[in-house]
Amino acid sequence: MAISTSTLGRDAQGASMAKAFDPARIRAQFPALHQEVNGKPLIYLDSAATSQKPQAVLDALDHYYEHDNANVHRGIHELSRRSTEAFEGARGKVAGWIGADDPAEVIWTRGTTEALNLVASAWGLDNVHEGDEIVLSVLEHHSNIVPWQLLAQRTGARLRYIELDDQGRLILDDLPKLLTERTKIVAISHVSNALGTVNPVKDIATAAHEVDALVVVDGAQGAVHADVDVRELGVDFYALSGHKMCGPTGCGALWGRRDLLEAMSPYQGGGEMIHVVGRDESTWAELPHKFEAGTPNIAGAIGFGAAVDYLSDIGMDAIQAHERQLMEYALEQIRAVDAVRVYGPDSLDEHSAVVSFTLGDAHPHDISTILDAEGVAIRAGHHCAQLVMKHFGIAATARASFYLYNTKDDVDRLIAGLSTVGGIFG
Ligand code: C6P
Repeated sequence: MAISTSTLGRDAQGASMAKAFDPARIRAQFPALHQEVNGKPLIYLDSAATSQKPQAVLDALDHYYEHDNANVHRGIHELSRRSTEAFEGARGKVAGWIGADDPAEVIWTRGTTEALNLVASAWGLDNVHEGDEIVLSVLEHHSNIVPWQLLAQRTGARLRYIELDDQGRLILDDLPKLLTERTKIVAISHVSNALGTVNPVKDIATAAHEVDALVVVDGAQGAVHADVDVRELGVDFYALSGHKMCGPTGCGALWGRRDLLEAMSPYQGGGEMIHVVGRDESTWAELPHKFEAGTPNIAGAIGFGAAVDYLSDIGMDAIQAHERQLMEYALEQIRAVDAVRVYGPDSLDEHSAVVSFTLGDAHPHDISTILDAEGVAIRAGHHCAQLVMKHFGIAATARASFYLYNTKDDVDRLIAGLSTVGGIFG
């Protein structure tokens, strides 16, 4: 993925362990990729929705359920000890993945959506008041819009938006006008799922902090393809989803600055998040448990940790280099198809591993249906980014998204499928 070095930080897990990158070897490690769909070998180009899972992650899940299954932090018995150790070990891996100093700053959530809702509710309801302002962008996924709308409706705060240019990039020249002493939060995506735009989060964070606003980053598509260092980015909260980076569904994380998390009210009440429960009130457990009411997604967290190990072992430098080559080829090939319009930044430095496009008058759902008949899986629709679609005056796009297991042959199969679409609609 072409996230420029200015938006990034360190090598994954310290020194990169990049080996010679062999796409065929990588591909062989993903069982779901080895099947036929509609009589054709599957080409999976929908990783921005959810990635496929390597055998190492599947094995970690099996191992947990076959050997260690027990609730965490509760039982004083061997299985509970093992389960707790693996669960907390995974928290440390995810903390390392995003450059966090302290695993206690990492809260397990169901995914990015829940992480963003957690901040909007637990920080927002205590700190945002009538007349305050929340700055978002038109590029955001609904998960980074709707929680702030709910907060604004509950508090009387006002939402303000960074607009987009004709390549789907943020118009940052407007930032000085948008950021005022009333701005409490700037909530921004690291990478757009709809267009692939990579946002200069570090620059935005610097500007936001000048007016004492907090910076909340939707990292659902950011921590997936590149090394992320939350300290280097200078942000206050970072949300991510394990399932987009080779982990299981239903487990993500929120990283937050310790001082902020400590001052926040709990998000949900229940077991494990308390210190002492009285009849009328209770006191809270230490971080991170204060935000983890109830039995967590133990297997999900362990699988997420295994995904971090898997990607770290390959090396994010190698993965990024592979994805950049693939994107260069894919953009060149797709742009050459008759009647195709590609949405998103022209420069690969600002464009992650997503190609969003329309083809003449063909509805993106029809494009996807025809490609599916050829065994090629893409996503079509508004991609939970209706403001982006509105900006371009369209209802939907077709989206091909790439990951470490994709190859140039996959791009060729996509292009062949698009010529079938062109033949039908041309
Ligand atoms: N985007 C896509 O096909 P969850 O569902 O909580 O794991 O992630 C939500 C989310 C938030 N922000 C961004 C930028 C995202 O891309 C997503 C998920 C998927 O693009 C499903 S809509």
